[in-house]
Amino acid sequence: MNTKTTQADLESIAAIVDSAAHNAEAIQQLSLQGHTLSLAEAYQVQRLSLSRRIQRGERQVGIKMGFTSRAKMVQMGVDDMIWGPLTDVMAIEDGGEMDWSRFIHPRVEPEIAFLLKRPLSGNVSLAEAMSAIEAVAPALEVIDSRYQNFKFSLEDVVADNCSSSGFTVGAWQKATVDLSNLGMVMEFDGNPVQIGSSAAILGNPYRSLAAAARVAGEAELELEAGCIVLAGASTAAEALKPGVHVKLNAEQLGCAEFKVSRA
Ligand code: OOG
Ligand code: MG
Repeated sequence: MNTKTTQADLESIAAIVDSAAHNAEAIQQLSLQGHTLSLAEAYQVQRLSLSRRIQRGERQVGIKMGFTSRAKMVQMGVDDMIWGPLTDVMAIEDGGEMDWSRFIHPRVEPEIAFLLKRPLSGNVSLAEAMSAIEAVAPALEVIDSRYQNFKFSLEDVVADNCSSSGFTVGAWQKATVDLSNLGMVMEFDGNPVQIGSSAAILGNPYRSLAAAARVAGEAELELEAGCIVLAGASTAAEALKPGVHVKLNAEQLGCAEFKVSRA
């Protein structure tokens, strides 16, 4: 079907994905529910569902980049980079507890976070992106697709705010660390479950920050000073279980960790 998608359609689709996220209830993929969105429309749905979160009192604190590594693209069967907003409600304190009841089928992935000291938007060189960084930190991202069986098309996942649902940022470090090839080991209860290198993130995570500036510019947005940018996972994501203790050890950067509550 190629009937035109109206603004009202986009708003009702945003209500569907937002309620699924808010109530932690899995839904059928939009593409299987008869909603065939273009990528641009999927980003409009994402923005409308962010507005619903903001109306509930959530505050945007940053953005996350997704599918910036081959490992993630292969795991999820997609072949393009995506991005979506992070809000304060998604933050899990470093060393704190993740409330299992707020999630459907959460997975966790090892990441790197940037904190900006200057705004960034549009086409910027790697050097410009790097000079806008206040600090870097090891980070864990919790993703929780609202779609049954964690299955989606690129448009589906973009409309679902790129599966964003939680993130933990470890202690901030000086922005002078060379991030091009740092070992990253993610452990469950002390046992390594994913091992990779920061090089897996677009060859160098700074490229992901430059890409974040570019996509923000395309969306006529600015990454503001104080904003957090997650560069994307360096390995495949790992399914979480109640009670598990998750820890990322990132070479030179240190650790980020949280404990999942009991079911
Ligand atoms: C989409 C989110 C991808 C990453 O770091 O690559 C992502 C998903 O896999 O559900 O956050
Ligand atoms: Mg991620």
